[in-house]
Amino acid sequence: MMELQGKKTAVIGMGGTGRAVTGFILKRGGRVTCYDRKPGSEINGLDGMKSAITMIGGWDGNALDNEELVIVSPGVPMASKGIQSARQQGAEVISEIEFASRFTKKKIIGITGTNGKTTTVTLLGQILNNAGKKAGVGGNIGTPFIQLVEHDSEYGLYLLELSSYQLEGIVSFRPWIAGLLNITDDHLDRYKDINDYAKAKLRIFMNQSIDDYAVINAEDKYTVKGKRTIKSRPYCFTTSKRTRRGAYYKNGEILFIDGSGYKTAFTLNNPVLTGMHNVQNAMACIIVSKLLDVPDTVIQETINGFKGLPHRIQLVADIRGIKYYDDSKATNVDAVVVALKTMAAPVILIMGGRDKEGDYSPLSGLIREKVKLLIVMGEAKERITKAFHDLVRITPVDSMESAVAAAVHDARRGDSVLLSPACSSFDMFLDYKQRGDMFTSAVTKMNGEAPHEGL
Ligand code: UMA
Repeated sequence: MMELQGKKTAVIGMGGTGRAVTGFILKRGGRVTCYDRKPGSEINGLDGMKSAITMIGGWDGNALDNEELVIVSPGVPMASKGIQSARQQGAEVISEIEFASRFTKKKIIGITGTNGKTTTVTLLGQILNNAGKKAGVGGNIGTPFIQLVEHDSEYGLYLLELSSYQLEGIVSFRPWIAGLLNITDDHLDRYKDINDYAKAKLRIFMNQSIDDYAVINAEDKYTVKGKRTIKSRPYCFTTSKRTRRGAYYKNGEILFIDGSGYKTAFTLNNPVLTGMHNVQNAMACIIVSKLLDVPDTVIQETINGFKGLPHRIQLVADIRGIKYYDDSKATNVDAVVVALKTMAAPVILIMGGRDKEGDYSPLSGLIREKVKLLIVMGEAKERITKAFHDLVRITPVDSMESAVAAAVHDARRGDSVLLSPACSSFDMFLDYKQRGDMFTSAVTKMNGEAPHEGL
């Protein structure tokens, strides 16, 4: 356990993570200075802590005040000048995941990847908890790890969704089972290139030893490239070939194969888990569950009963033969590829938001094949238009209401309207949840108020 009493500690970023870290340190007698680019008056949720902390609002990313320990929120770039110079002056700079891991001895399962990690962690959490494992489920999925650790005795183990941002700041964090689902273009606004981003993801394995397990996608280029450096025992999953240890897909069944060659078959008939990407997510869940000795019936029944996730290819309305899907959580190009693959044509696609400087071209084939109208919004409007203007009709809009109005105007019976932005939401919305909710409420409102003859 780490000693906090009297230690001069900085918490950078006062969102959900920073607030939880601050509360934890104060309870243990630490001294905290909190930094945020927002003015102090705009930072909420500090009630009860205000008098005990020093709040530096309007922080410009520069100098910190001689700190010994710096805990950085995931959304704040580690490369920030002030953080780097604090490190040079001898401060220990870590992420909240690293910090929290120092206060528990429970086993940790960490799942990362560009896409599918929230679905995988949610399904796996349900399987483990149905098997009575008392899994504390958190990390990038929503509840900061430190908030779970605060109630350590309630949990049997931890299951964490980990983003590349969180993994950048680990030092000794060592998951007993680490899963890497896939690596495709994302967050290229924060990383130099995809290799740099892949490096951050692969850090999930860096402190593992032969006593630990790595659950990896045998078909993912960057994962396979990084596999050589992994010291733990690999369990691979693959949809196209066989593996000696892990899971593979054959004749509609998922086969788990243990180290001695013994096989167990599982089926995947749940309609919310369609598509090859969900086969991969389910395979990762099955491998981890088997490593934890979860009974096969619990695994199968939980898969059968899984209800899916909000804002992830979620059917939110089916109005007079037109299906409306909220896929607001698709914040990168690959997630939109996955969504479009599951859609029947014709599709009216709404894209755009804060651009992540990724390459949109992997979408070209699917757009040509399935999309009859592309509606673009947000900061990425021009780049998306440039990428697809010769493939599809494009309508630019300035708000979610006008996006939905344009979609409703063009939609005919049998069409699907899909909000799948390929971008983050922060240019126009609080987060992807608010963006998805605004889509759904606009769909409801628009259809209620002005049904047109096509509906
Ligand atoms: N801030 C600064 N300077 C900066 C950037 C941010 O001061 O340069 C401040 C903001 O003003 C704000 C605070 O930092 O007050 C926000 O911190 P944060 O962005 O780390 O947000 P949290 O509320 O702590 O949420 C974070 C994750 N957010 C990000 O990684 C951007 C949440 O993941 C996560 O659920 C939460 O921690 C729990 O631990 C969200 C996310 O978008 C879902 N993740 C990305 C993704 O999935 O693609 C990585």
